[in-house]
Amino acid sequence: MQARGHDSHHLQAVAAAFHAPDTIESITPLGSGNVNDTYLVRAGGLPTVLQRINTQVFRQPQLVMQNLITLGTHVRARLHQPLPALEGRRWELPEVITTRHGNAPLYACSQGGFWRTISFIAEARSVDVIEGPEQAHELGFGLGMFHLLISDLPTEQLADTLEGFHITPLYLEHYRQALVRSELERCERTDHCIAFIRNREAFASVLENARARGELKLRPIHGDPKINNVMLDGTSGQAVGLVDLDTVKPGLIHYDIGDCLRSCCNRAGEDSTDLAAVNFDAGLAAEILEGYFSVANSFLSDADITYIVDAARLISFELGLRFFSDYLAGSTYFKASYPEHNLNRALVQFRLTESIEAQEAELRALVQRLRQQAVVA
Ligand code: GN1
Ligand code: MG
Repeated sequence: MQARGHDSHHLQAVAAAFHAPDTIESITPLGSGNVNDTYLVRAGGLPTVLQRINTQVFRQPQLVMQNLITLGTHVRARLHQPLPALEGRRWELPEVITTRHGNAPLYACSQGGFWRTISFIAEARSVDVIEGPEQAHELGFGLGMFHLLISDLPTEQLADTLEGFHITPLYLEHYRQALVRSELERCERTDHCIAFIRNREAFASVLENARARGELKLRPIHGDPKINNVMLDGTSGQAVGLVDLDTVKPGLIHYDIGDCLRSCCNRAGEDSTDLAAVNFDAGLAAEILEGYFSVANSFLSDADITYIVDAARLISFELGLRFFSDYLAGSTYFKASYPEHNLNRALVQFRLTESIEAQEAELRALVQRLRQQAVVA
Protein backbone atom coordinates (compact mmCIF):
# COMPACT_ATOMS: atom_id res chain seq x y z
CA MET A 1 0.00 0.00 0.00
CA GLN A 2 1.29 3.49 -0.78
CA ALA A 3 1.99 5.82 2.12
CA ARG A 4 -1.24 7.70 2.71
CA GLY A 5 -0.63 11.41 2.52
CA HIS A 6 -2.97 13.68 4.45
CA ASP A 7 -3.10 17.31 3.38
CA SER A 8 -2.01 19.93 5.87
CA HIS A 9 -5.48 21.41 6.32
CA HIS A 10 -6.87 18.04 7.23
CA LEU A 11 -3.99 17.32 9.62
CA GLN A 12 -4.44 20.72 11.24
CA ALA A 13 -8.15 19.99 11.80
CA VAL A 14 -7.41 16.57 13.29
CA ALA A 15 -4.67 17.91 15.57
CA ALA A 16 -7.10 20.60 16.74
CA ALA A 17 -9.29 17.86 18.19
CA PHE A 18 -6.52 17.30 20.73
CA HIS A 19 -4.84 20.72 21.03
CA ALA A 20 -6.17 24.29 21.06
CA PRO A 21 -5.69 25.38 17.39
CA ASP A 22 -3.63 28.48 18.21
CA THR A 23 -1.10 26.38 20.17
CA ILE A 24 -0.25 24.06 17.23
CA GLU A 25 3.20 25.01 15.94
CA SER A 26 4.06 22.24 13.46
CA ILE A 27 2.96 18.86 12.13
CA THR A 28 5.59 16.66 10.47
CA PRO A 29 5.68 12.98 9.41
CA LEU A 30 7.35 10.73 11.98
CA GLY A 31 9.06 7.34 11.79
CA SER A 32 8.90 4.60 9.21
CA GLY A 33 5.91 2.47 10.28
CA ASN A 34 4.49 0.10 7.68
CA VAL A 35 0.88 0.18 8.91
CA ASN A 36 -0.33 3.36 10.69
CA ASP A 37 0.24 6.99 9.62
CA THR A 38 2.28 8.87 12.20
CA TYR A 39 3.02 12.58 12.73
CA LEU A 40 4.92 14.63 15.27
CA VAL A 41 2.78 17.53 16.46
CA ARG A 42 4.36 20.40 18.37
CA ALA A 43 1.76 22.21 20.39
CA GLY A 44 2.32 24.71 23.18
CA GLY A 45 6.03 23.89 23.09
CA LEU A 46 5.41 20.17 23.66
CA PRO A 47 5.97 17.38 21.15
CA THR A 48 3.19 14.78 20.86
CA VAL A 49 2.54 11.88 18.48
CA LEU A 50 -0.56 11.95 16.27
CA GLN A 51 -1.53 8.69 14.57
CA ARG A 52 -4.21 7.50 12.23
CA ILE A 53 -4.94 3.91 13.14
CA ASN A 54 -5.13 1.68 10.08
CA THR A 55 -8.57 0.14 10.50
CA GLN A 56 -7.95 -2.28 7.62
CA VAL A 57 -5.54 -3.91 10.06
CA PHE A 58 -6.97 -2.97 13.46
CA ARG A 59 -10.69 -3.46 12.90
CA GLN A 60 -11.64 -2.30 16.39
CA PRO A 61 -9.52 0.76 17.22
CA GLN A 62 -11.51 1.24 20.45
CA LEU A 63 -10.09 -2.02 21.74
CA VAL A 64 -6.58 -0.95 20.78
CA MET A 65 -7.03 2.17 22.92
CA GLN A 66 -8.58 0.19 25.74
CA ASN A 67 -5.50 -2.08 25.82
CA LEU A 68 -3.22 0.94 25.77
CA ILE A 69 -4.99 2.43 28.78
CA THR A 70 -5.01 -0.91 30.67
CA LEU A 71 -1.32 -1.31 29.99
CA GLY A 72 -0.53 2.25 31.03
CA THR A 73 -2.40 1.95 34.32
CA HIS A 74 -0.66 -1.32 35.16
CA VAL A 75 2.85 -0.22 34.24
CA ARG A 76 2.60 3.13 35.98
CA ALA A 77 1.54 1.40 39.20
CA ARG A 78 4.50 -0.98 38.90
CA LEU A 79 6.90 1.88 38.31
CA HIS A 80 5.79 3.44 41.58
CA GLN A 81 7.07 0.39 43.44
CA PRO A 82 10.79 -0.28 43.90
CA LEU A 83 12.15 -2.07 40.85
CA PRO A 84 15.80 -3.09 41.42
CA ALA A 85 16.27 -4.17 37.78
CA LEU A 86 15.83 -0.55 36.68
CA GLU A 87 18.93 0.50 38.63
CA GLY A 88 17.81 4.12 38.76
CA ARG A 89 17.35 4.41 34.99
CA ARG A 90 14.46 6.34 33.55
CA TRP A 91 11.67 4.29 32.01
CA GLU A 92 8.80 5.81 30.08
CA LEU A 93 5.58 4.80 28.49
CA PRO A 94 3.61 6.79 25.92
CA GLU A 95 0.57 8.33 27.60
CA VAL A 96 -2.84 8.66 25.96
CA ILE A 97 -3.88 12.29 25.41
CA THR A 98 -7.65 12.57 25.07
CA THR A 99 -9.72 14.86 22.85
CA ARG A 100 -10.47 18.39 24.06
CA HIS A 101 -14.19 17.83 23.74
CA GLY A 102 -15.56 14.68 25.25
CA ASN A 103 -12.28 13.52 26.74
CA ALA A 104 -12.16 10.55 24.35
CA PRO A 105 -9.04 8.52 23.52
CA LEU A 106 -9.97 8.47 19.82
CA TYR A 107 -11.11 11.10 17.36
CA ALA A 108 -13.35 9.82 14.57
CA CYS A 109 -12.71 12.16 11.67
CA SER A 110 -15.63 13.23 9.45
CA GLN A 111 -13.57 12.20 6.38
CA GLY A 112 -13.20 8.73 7.86
CA GLY A 113 -10.44 7.34 10.00
CA PHE A 114 -9.67 7.08 13.69
CA TRP A 115 -6.96 9.29 15.14
CA ARG A 116 -5.27 9.35 18.52
CA THR A 117 -2.62 11.37 20.27
CA ILE A 118 -0.02 10.02 22.65
CA SER A 119 2.89 11.62 24.44
CA PHE A 120 6.33 11.65 22.83
CA ILE A 121 9.28 10.18 24.73
CA ALA A 122 11.60 13.15 24.93
CA GLU A 123 15.38 13.18 24.51
CA ALA A 124 15.34 9.75 22.97
CA ARG A 125 15.84 8.29 19.51
CA SER A 126 15.35 5.02 17.71
CA VAL A 127 17.43 3.33 15.01
CA ASP A 128 16.42 1.29 11.94
CA VAL A 129 19.74 -0.55 11.77
CA ILE A 130 21.85 -1.54 14.75
CA GLU A 131 24.93 0.52 15.51
CA GLY A 132 26.93 -1.80 17.75
CA PRO A 133 27.12 -4.43 20.51
CA GLU A 134 26.41 -2.07 23.43
CA GLN A 135 23.26 -0.97 21.70
CA ALA A 136 22.30 -4.62 21.19
CA HIS A 137 22.59 -5.17 24.93
CA GLU A 138 20.30 -2.20 25.55
CA LEU A 139 17.75 -3.40 22.99
CA GLY A 140 17.60 -6.75 24.80
CA PHE A 141 17.38 -5.04 28.18
CA GLY A 142 14.54 -2.87 26.88
CA LEU A 143 12.47 -5.85 25.79
CA GLY A 144 13.21 -7.65 29.06
CA MET A 145 12.14 -4.63 31.11
CA PHE A 146 8.95 -4.31 29.09
CA HIS A 147 8.17 -8.00 29.65
CA LEU A 148 8.97 -7.71 33.35
CA LEU A 149 6.62 -4.76 33.78
CA ILE A 150 3.71 -6.60 32.16
CA SER A 151 4.53 -10.09 33.42
CA ASP A 152 1.89 -9.79 36.15
CA LEU A 153 -0.81 -8.18 34.00
CA PRO A 154 -3.52 -10.85 33.63
CA THR A 155 -4.06 -11.67 29.95
CA GLU A 156 -7.85 -11.60 30.50
CA GLN A 157 -7.54 -7.83 30.91
CA LEU A 158 -6.26 -7.43 27.33
CA ALA A 159 -8.46 -7.69 24.27
CA ASP A 160 -7.33 -9.57 21.17
CA THR A 161 -6.99 -6.61 18.81
CA LEU A 162 -5.51 -8.52 15.91
CA GLU A 163 -6.71 -12.08 15.69
CA GLY A 164 -4.22 -14.55 14.30
CA PHE A 165 -1.28 -12.17 14.72
CA HIS A 166 1.93 -14.26 14.75
CA ILE A 167 0.05 -17.54 14.37
CA THR A 168 2.34 -18.73 11.58
CA PRO A 169 0.13 -21.63 10.35
CA LEU A 170 -2.63 -19.10 9.65
CA TYR A 171 -0.25 -16.95 7.59
CA LEU A 172 0.57 -20.11 5.66
CA GLU A 173 -3.12 -20.56 4.84
CA HIS A 174 -3.45 -16.93 3.72
CA TYR A 175 -0.36 -17.38 1.59
CA ARG A 176 -1.81 -20.43 -0.15
CA GLN A 177 -4.94 -18.47 -1.02
CA ALA A 178 -2.92 -15.47 -2.22
CA LEU A 179 -0.80 -17.72 -4.40
CA VAL A 180 -3.84 -19.29 -6.07
CA ARG A 181 -5.45 -15.89 -6.68
CA SER A 182 -2.39 -13.97 -7.74
CA GLU A 183 -2.12 -12.96 -11.36
CA LEU A 184 1.43 -11.70 -11.01
CA GLU A 185 3.88 -13.14 -13.44
CA ARG A 186 6.22 -15.70 -11.85
CA CYS A 187 9.96 -15.17 -12.04
CA GLU A 188 13.09 -16.71 -10.57
CA ARG A 189 12.67 -14.71 -7.40
CA THR A 190 9.04 -15.63 -6.81
CA ASP A 191 9.84 -19.29 -7.58
CA HIS A 192 12.59 -19.13 -4.98
CA CYS A 193 10.12 -17.81 -2.37
CA ILE A 194 7.56 -20.50 -3.22
CA ALA A 195 10.12 -23.31 -2.88
CA PHE A 196 11.53 -21.75 0.29
CA ILE A 197 8.12 -21.73 1.93
CA ARG A 198 7.25 -25.25 0.74
CA ASN A 199 10.36 -26.63 2.43
CA ARG A 200 9.39 -25.12 5.77
CA GLU A 201 5.68 -25.88 6.00
CA ALA A 202 6.06 -28.34 8.89
CA PHE A 203 8.31 -25.96 10.81
CA ALA A 204 5.65 -23.22 10.68
CA SER A 205 3.79 -24.84 13.60
CA VAL A 206 6.75 -25.13 15.96
CA LEU A 207 5.57 -22.53 18.50
CA GLU A 208 1.84 -23.21 18.19
CA ASN A 209 2.48 -26.93 18.74
CA ALA A 210 4.51 -26.14 21.85
CA ARG A 211 1.63 -23.99 23.04
CA ALA A 212 -0.91 -26.75 22.34
CA ARG A 213 1.23 -29.18 24.35
CA GLY A 214 1.23 -26.73 27.26
CA GLU A 215 4.98 -26.12 27.07
CA LEU A 216 4.52 -22.44 26.26
CA LYS A 217 1.84 -20.22 27.75
CA LEU A 218 0.01 -17.10 26.69
CA ARG A 219 1.26 -13.93 28.35
CA PRO A 220 0.87 -10.26 27.65
CA ILE A 221 3.30 -9.31 24.86
CA HIS A 222 4.30 -6.25 22.85
CA GLY A 223 3.76 -7.95 19.48
CA ASP A 224 6.04 -5.69 17.44
CA PRO A 225 9.27 -5.00 19.36
CA LYS A 226 11.34 -4.45 16.24
CA ILE A 227 14.52 -2.44 16.56
CA ASN A 228 13.01 0.99 15.89
CA ASN A 229 10.27 0.55 18.48
CA VAL A 230 12.80 0.66 21.33
CA MET A 231 13.55 4.22 22.40
CA LEU A 232 17.15 4.91 23.40
CA ASP A 233 18.22 7.84 25.56
CA GLY A 234 19.73 10.51 23.31
CA THR A 235 22.80 10.90 25.52
CA SER A 236 23.47 7.64 27.35
CA GLY A 237 22.04 5.31 24.70
CA GLN A 238 20.18 3.39 27.41
CA ALA A 239 16.81 1.88 26.53
CA VAL A 240 14.09 4.08 28.05
CA GLY A 241 10.86 2.58 26.76
CA LEU A 242 9.06 0.71 24.00
CA VAL A 243 6.65 2.45 21.65
CA ASP A 244 4.10 1.30 19.07
CA LEU A 245 1.87 -0.46 21.57
CA ASP A 246 -1.05 -1.31 19.25
CA THR A 247 -0.22 -4.99 19.23
CA VAL A 248 0.05 -5.37 23.01
CA LYS A 249 -2.22 -8.35 23.61
CA PRO A 250 -2.04 -11.95 24.81
CA GLY A 251 0.54 -14.01 22.90
CA LEU A 252 3.77 -15.96 23.27
CA ILE A 253 6.77 -13.97 24.48
CA HIS A 254 8.64 -15.91 21.80
CA TYR A 255 6.96 -13.80 19.13
CA ASP A 256 8.60 -10.80 20.78
CA ILE A 257 11.99 -12.40 21.38
CA GLY A 258 12.02 -13.68 17.79
CA ASP A 259 11.03 -10.29 16.39
CA CYS A 260 13.65 -8.49 18.46
CA LEU A 261 16.39 -10.90 17.36
CA ARG A 262 15.43 -10.92 13.68
CA SER A 263 15.23 -7.15 13.42
CA CYS A 264 18.33 -6.33 15.48
CA CYS A 265 20.75 -9.02 14.27
CA ASN A 266 20.43 -8.19 10.59
CA ARG A 267 22.93 -5.38 10.11
CA ALA A 268 21.78 -4.85 6.52
CA GLY A 269 18.30 -3.83 7.70
CA GLU A 270 14.84 -4.91 6.62
CA ASP A 271 14.81 -2.91 3.39
CA SER A 272 18.20 -3.94 2.05
CA THR A 273 18.39 -4.82 -1.64
CA ASP A 274 21.83 -6.40 -1.21
CA LEU A 275 20.92 -9.95 -0.24
CA ALA A 276 24.54 -10.99 0.10
CA ALA A 277 24.87 -8.50 2.96
CA VAL A 278 22.03 -10.06 4.94
CA ASN A 279 22.98 -12.41 7.71
CA PHE A 280 22.14 -13.17 11.32
CA ASP A 281 24.91 -11.78 13.54
CA ALA A 282 25.33 -14.23 16.43
CA GLY A 283 27.58 -11.82 18.33
CA LEU A 284 24.76 -9.27 18.43
CA ALA A 285 22.30 -12.01 19.43
CA ALA A 286 24.54 -12.82 22.40
CA GLU A 287 24.45 -9.19 23.53
CA ILE A 288 20.69 -8.95 23.10
CA LEU A 289 20.01 -12.13 25.03
CA GLU A 290 22.43 -11.18 27.80
CA GLY A 291 20.61 -7.86 28.16
CA TYR A 292 17.23 -9.61 27.99
CA PHE A 293 18.13 -12.32 30.54
CA SER A 294 19.52 -9.70 32.95
CA VAL A 295 15.92 -8.63 33.52
CA ALA A 296 13.78 -11.54 32.36
CA ASN A 297 15.63 -14.58 33.64
CA SER A 298 13.45 -14.98 36.73
CA PHE A 299 10.25 -15.50 34.78
CA LEU A 300 11.64 -17.70 32.00
CA SER A 301 11.06 -21.45 32.25
CA ASP A 302 13.39 -24.07 30.77
CA ALA A 303 10.82 -24.65 28.01
CA ASP A 304 10.89 -20.92 27.24
CA ILE A 305 14.65 -21.17 26.77
CA THR A 306 14.34 -24.25 24.53
CA TYR A 307 12.31 -22.37 21.93
CA ILE A 308 14.32 -19.14 21.66
CA VAL A 309 16.32 -20.15 18.57
CA ASP A 310 13.16 -21.57 16.94
CA ALA A 311 11.50 -18.23 17.64
CA ALA A 312 14.20 -16.22 15.88
CA ARG A 313 14.02 -18.56 12.89
CA LEU A 314 10.23 -18.68 12.86
CA ILE A 315 9.53 -14.96 13.15
CA SER A 316 12.04 -14.22 10.35
CA PHE A 317 10.35 -16.87 8.20
CA GLU A 318 6.88 -15.64 9.16
CA LEU A 319 7.64 -12.04 8.25
CA GLY A 320 9.06 -13.20 4.92
CA LEU A 321 5.87 -15.17 4.36
CA ARG A 322 3.74 -12.13 5.29
CA PHE A 323 5.70 -9.81 2.96
CA PHE A 324 5.56 -12.33 0.11
CA SER A 325 1.82 -12.97 0.53
CA ASP A 326 1.21 -9.23 0.54
CA TYR A 327 3.31 -8.85 -2.60
CA LEU A 328 1.20 -11.56 -4.28
CA ALA A 329 -1.99 -9.81 -3.17
CA GLY A 330 -0.91 -6.43 -4.56
CA SER A 331 0.70 -4.88 -1.44
CA THR A 332 -2.45 -3.90 0.40
CA TYR A 333 -1.15 -4.44 3.96
CA PHE A 334 2.45 -3.20 4.19
CA LYS A 335 3.08 0.24 2.72
CA ALA A 336 5.36 -0.18 -0.29
CA SER A 337 7.48 2.52 -1.94
CA TYR A 338 7.92 0.64 -5.24
CA PRO A 339 6.18 -2.35 -6.88
CA GLU A 340 8.63 -5.05 -5.79
CA HIS A 341 9.28 -3.62 -2.32
CA ASN A 342 7.46 -6.38 -0.47
CA LEU A 343 9.08 -9.05 -2.64
CA ASN A 344 12.52 -7.66 -1.76
CA ARG A 345 11.56 -7.50 1.90
CA ALA A 346 10.46 -11.14 1.77
CA LEU A 347 13.76 -12.20 0.22
CA VAL A 348 15.65 -10.41 3.01
CA GLN A 349 13.71 -12.26 5.71
CA PHE A 350 14.15 -15.60 3.95
CA ARG A 351 17.89 -14.98 3.64
CA LEU A 352 17.96 -14.20 7.36
CA THR A 353 16.04 -17.40 8.11
CA GLU A 354 18.65 -19.40 6.18
CA SER A 355 21.43 -17.71 8.10
CA ILE A 356 19.83 -18.70 11.40
CA GLU A 357 19.38 -22.27 10.14
CA ALA A 358 23.05 -22.45 9.18
CA GLN A 359 24.06 -21.42 12.72
CA GLU A 360 21.41 -23.36 14.61
CA ALA A 361 23.71 -25.60 16.70
CA GLU A 362 25.95 -22.70 17.73
CA LEU A 363 22.96 -20.51 18.58
CA ARG A 364 21.40 -23.24 20.75
CA ALA A 365 24.69 -23.62 22.64
CA LEU A 366 24.90 -19.84 23.02
CA VAL A 367 21.41 -19.58 24.51
CA GLN A 368 22.17 -22.37 27.02
CA ARG A 369 25.46 -20.75 28.03
CA LEU A 370 23.84 -17.34 28.55
CA ARG A 371 21.03 -18.91 30.54
CA GLN A 372 23.56 -20.62 32.85
CA GLN A 373 25.40 -17.32 33.28
CA ALA A 374 22.18 -15.54 34.14
CA VAL A 375 21.16 -18.21 36.66
CA VAL A 376 24.51 -17.91 38.46
CA ALA A 377 24.50 -14.10 38.43
C1 GN1 B 1 4.57 -3.73 10.77
O1 GN1 B 1 3.97 -0.76 11.06
P1 GN1 B 1 5.12 -1.32 11.77
O2 GN1 B 1 6.38 -1.07 11.00
O3 GN1 B 1 5.21 -0.89 13.20
C2 GN1 B 1 3.88 -4.97 11.29
C3 GN1 B 1 4.85 -5.86 12.06
C4 GN1 B 1 6.07 -6.18 11.19
C5 GN1 B 1 6.70 -4.88 10.70
C6 GN1 B 1 7.85 -5.17 9.77
C7 GN1 B 1 0.51 -4.66 12.93
O4 GN1 B 1 4.94 -2.93 11.86
O5 GN1 B 1 4.23 -7.06 12.44
O6 GN1 B 1 7.02 -6.94 11.90
O7 GN1 B 1 5.72 -4.07 10.01
N1 GN1 B 1 2.77 -4.60 12.16
C8 GN1 B 1 1.54 -5.13 12.01
O8 GN1 B 1 8.55 -4.00 9.51
O9 GN1 B 1 1.29 -5.96 11.16
MG1 MG C 1 3.84 -1.66 14.64
